[in-house]
Amino acid sequence: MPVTNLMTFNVSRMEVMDLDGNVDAGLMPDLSPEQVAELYGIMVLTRRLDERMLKLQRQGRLGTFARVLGQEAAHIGAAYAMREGDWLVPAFRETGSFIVRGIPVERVLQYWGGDEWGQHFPEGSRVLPVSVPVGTHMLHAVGIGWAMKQDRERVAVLTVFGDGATSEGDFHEAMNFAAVFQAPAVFLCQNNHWAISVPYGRQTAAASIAQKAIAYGMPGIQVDGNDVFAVYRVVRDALDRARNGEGPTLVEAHTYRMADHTTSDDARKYRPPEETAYWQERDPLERLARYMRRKGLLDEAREAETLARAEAEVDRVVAAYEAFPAPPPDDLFAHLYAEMTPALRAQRDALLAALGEGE
Ligand SMILES: Cc1ncc(C[n+]2csc(CCOP(=O)(O)OP(=O)(O)O)c2C)c(N)n1
Ligand SMILES: [Mg+2]
Repeated sequence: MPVTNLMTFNVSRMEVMDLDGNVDAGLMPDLSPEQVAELYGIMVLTRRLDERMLKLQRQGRLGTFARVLGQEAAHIGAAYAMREGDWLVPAFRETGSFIVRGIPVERVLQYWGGDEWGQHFPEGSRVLPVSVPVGTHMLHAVGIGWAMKQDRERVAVLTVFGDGATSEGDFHEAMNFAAVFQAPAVFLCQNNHWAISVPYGRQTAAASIAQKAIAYGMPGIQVDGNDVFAVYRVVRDALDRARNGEGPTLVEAHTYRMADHTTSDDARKYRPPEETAYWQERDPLERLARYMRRKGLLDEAREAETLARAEAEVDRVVAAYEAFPAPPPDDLFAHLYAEMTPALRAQRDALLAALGEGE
C-alpha cells in the first residue's frame, strides 16, 4: 500500500509596513488620512495613559494592572477593524481596544483600582469586562457568536487573548466548537512572547500560534502585530468573513510585551535586555509615525498637538476615576448570588462588625 500525501498546509504571515514606514500599496487597507490620524491619536493616548497608570500605581493610587506598552498596534488595530454591533471579548491587556470601542476608560482604571463597578460598562456597549482568568473568556466569545448566529444578527465577535492562554484547555474547546458550529468569531492571539516569566518556547513546541487553526478546520494567519495596517487588514477581513457566515479565524499578532508582566513583576529577572532592544526597534507607534511623516500627515506641530490632546484626555480620565465614590464595603458580597448564602452572609457580617458598621 503506498503512502500518499494526505494534506499539505501553508501558514502565511502578513506585513504591510516595513520598519521605516514604507507600505506595500497592494496590501495597504483602505484608510483615509483622517482615519490614520485617528488611529495614531488613539495609540498615543493609550501609551500616555499606560504611563500615567504606572505612576498612579507607584503612588498607591491604583492597584496592580497589566501594561500594554508595545502592543498598541495589535489590540488597537484589531478593535478599529470592528463594526457597529460587533462584540469585543477581551482579556486584560487591551486598554486601547476599550478606548476604540467607546468605553469610558476611567471605568477600566476604576476596575484596576479595586472596584468591580469599573466592569459595569454602559448598557448596549457589547464589550465584555476585563477577564483576568486566563483564557476562560474565549468560550464566552464563542457562545455569544453562536447566539448571534441563531438570532440571525449579522455581527461578529472579536476575542483577544495571549500566547499563554493557548495552553489552556478552554482555548482548544473554544476553537473546536467555533469551527464545528461555524460561529462568527475571530480569535486574536496577542503573542507577546511571554506569559509572565514563561517564554514562547516553553509555552508551545509549534513554530507559530497561527498553525494551530489548521487542526480545528479554520483559517489561521500570523500578522506582524507591530504593524497597525497589517493587523487592521487581517482582522477586518476575518470579521467580514465571520459576518458573512464563513466561520471563525485565528489571527496571531506577533508582538512583544515591552513592560513587566504587571506592576507586580520585574522582567529583568528573567529576560535578556537584547531581546527588548530588538523589539524596541519595531516600536509600533514610531513605525506608524514614520509612515505618516513620509505621507505628510505628521509634522512637529501635529505631533505636539496630538500629544497635548492625549495629555488633556489622560488628565480628564484620571480626575474622573478619582472622583468615583468608593463602594460600600459590603458590596464585595452583594453580586455573586441573587440571594446571599448563609456562609457569605456570615462573612459580610464579620467584615462589617470588624469595621464597626454592623447592624
Ligand atoms: C486560569 C489562570 N491561571 C493562571 C493565572 C495567572 N496568570 C495571570 S496572567 C498569566 C500569563 C498569561 O500569559 P498570556 O496569555 O501570554 O498573556 P499576557 O500576560 O502575556 O498578555 C498567568 C499565568 C490566571 N490569571 N488565570
Ligand atoms: Mg503573552
